Amino acid sequence: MHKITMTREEQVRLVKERLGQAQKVVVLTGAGISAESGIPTFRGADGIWEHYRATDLATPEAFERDPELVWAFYNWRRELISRVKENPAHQALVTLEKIVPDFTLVTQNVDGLHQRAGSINIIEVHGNLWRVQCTECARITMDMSVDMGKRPHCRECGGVLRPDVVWFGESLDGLLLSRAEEAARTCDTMLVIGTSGIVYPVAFLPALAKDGGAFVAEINMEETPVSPGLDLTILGKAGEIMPLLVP
Ligand code: BJW
Ligand code: ZN
Repeated sequence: MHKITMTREEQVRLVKERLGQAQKVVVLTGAGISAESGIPTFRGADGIWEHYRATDLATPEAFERDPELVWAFYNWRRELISRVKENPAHQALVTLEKIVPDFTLVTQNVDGLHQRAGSINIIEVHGNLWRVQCTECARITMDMSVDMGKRPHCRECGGVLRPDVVWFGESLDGLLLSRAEEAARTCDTMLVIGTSGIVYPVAFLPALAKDGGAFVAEINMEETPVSPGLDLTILGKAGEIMPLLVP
């Protein structure tokens, strides 16, 4: 559309207008929405993967090789996340959910900040760091401990516990993914906030929404691989832009 010629103010006005008329909205979020809360993103300057290799921390092979290292990584994040607060971008989505007739928030984040802010209809496609799963009996439990210890074990069967998150090479929960895909395919408006758009299958969701005829706007500090296929990208911090879109 008017992608190249629009000023930031015009972009904001257009997205606000679209959200005001929208019947069915899907918001897709990534690590960038929690950055202003003080949680490091994965990629980019000072991102987690600048300092550590994803293959050492976020794969099933890494966990098998060195569960203590992987648990140290998740304990560090538990402690950090327990100390931070949701930011104006999380809060704007809570308001948006109250205004829009049909609202779905698809998040790749495992930090639980959308829930803490008060969002309700959330699909956590990459799991949640406050849940643990037993590698023996498969039981999933919530555990809000800030420090799970070096090698936590299942209370029921003594099996090794792992974070209930989706690592590289693992399949996403099929039911959650199909709900997210269906929501993307059938929405009239989508916002894509703070994701690098390179991790699949979630990175397909904006294209599904476009194919279904939706208006899709991105809010990010920089252009991403998904930007060219979308209606517009508002360059800026989610915590500053989102309150302008949702009064
Ligand atoms: C701001 C901001 C501010 C900063 N305001 N913005 C098809 C094609 C190619 C590859 C594959 C494919 N299908 C599957 C794959 C393989 C793989 C994959 O995608 N690899 C790519 C990297 C190439 N996918 C998988 O393995 C997935 N499984 C799967 O598909 O199973 C089937 C299968 C298996 C095997 C083979 C083939 C198929 C699983 C992916 C699981 C991802 N897991 C992680 C860890 C979760 C647990 C944890 O958190 O500990 O999920 S990795 C990490 O990346 C995390 C995130 O959810 C995910 C996405 O990152 P996100 O959120 O986009 O963050 P960043 O850091 O990348 O970006 C931040 C953005 O914010 C940047 O753009 C900034 O500019 C911006 N930003 N501050 C606004 N203030
Ligand atoms: Zn067990």
